[in-house]
Amino acid sequence: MKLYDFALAPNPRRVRMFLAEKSVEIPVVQVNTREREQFQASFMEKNPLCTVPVLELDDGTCISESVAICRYFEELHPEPPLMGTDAKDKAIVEMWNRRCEFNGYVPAAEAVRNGLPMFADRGIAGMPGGVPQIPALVERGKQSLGRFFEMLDRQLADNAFIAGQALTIADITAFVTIEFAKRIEVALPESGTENLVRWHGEIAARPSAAA
Ligand SMILES: N[C@@H](CCC(=O)N[C@@H](CS)C(=O)NCC(=O)O)C(=O)O
Repeated sequence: MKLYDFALAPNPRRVRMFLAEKSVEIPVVQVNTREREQFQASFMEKNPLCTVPVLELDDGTCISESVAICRYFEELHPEPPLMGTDAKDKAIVEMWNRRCEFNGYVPAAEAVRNGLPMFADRGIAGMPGGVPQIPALVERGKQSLGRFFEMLDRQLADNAFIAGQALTIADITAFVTIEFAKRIEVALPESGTENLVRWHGEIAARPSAAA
């Protein structure tokens, strides 16, 4: 099995952090998306959406989508559980992970892709070109991120981690999103998010944060 990764990209980082928390090591192949390697025909066969990460199994099966890859490893290596423990807990973890993706990661990605010169004419991930940037999405993304930070801060007032009292995939998605948002100069607010700042410091200090 091998993981098609790109060290500078946020979605593969989610998978790397997940694997690090489970102490699982697998071979990694770098696909440099800045050099457009995701558009090579051999990679497109593995993932027609031309995005990383992709997990290739020994039988040739290719799994893309970060959460799907994490799900595979959760089933293979259940300890420590990072996607919930029973029916209720699993649903709560999924709820928070989806909130972190749709209300945090997606607006951050829209702001990054529509704001940074390196994505000029490549406003959508995995599309080789001809997708003009929409500058208005930068401000809208930043607005959504403000609301996202407030939501997380409220949740973390009574919880050690985002989905409760244990680290889960939702913490990984939120942490990677916050780090990614720095690329468009969005930082955690200086006041009013003390719980989020506390949590962020704790996640940043975990060895997996270096993955
Ligand atoms: N929903 C996918 C998103 C994957 C994605 O957008 N990957 C980005 C890197 S973070 C990519 O490969 N971009 C290719 C490009 O910029 O063309 C997932 O969760 O894995």
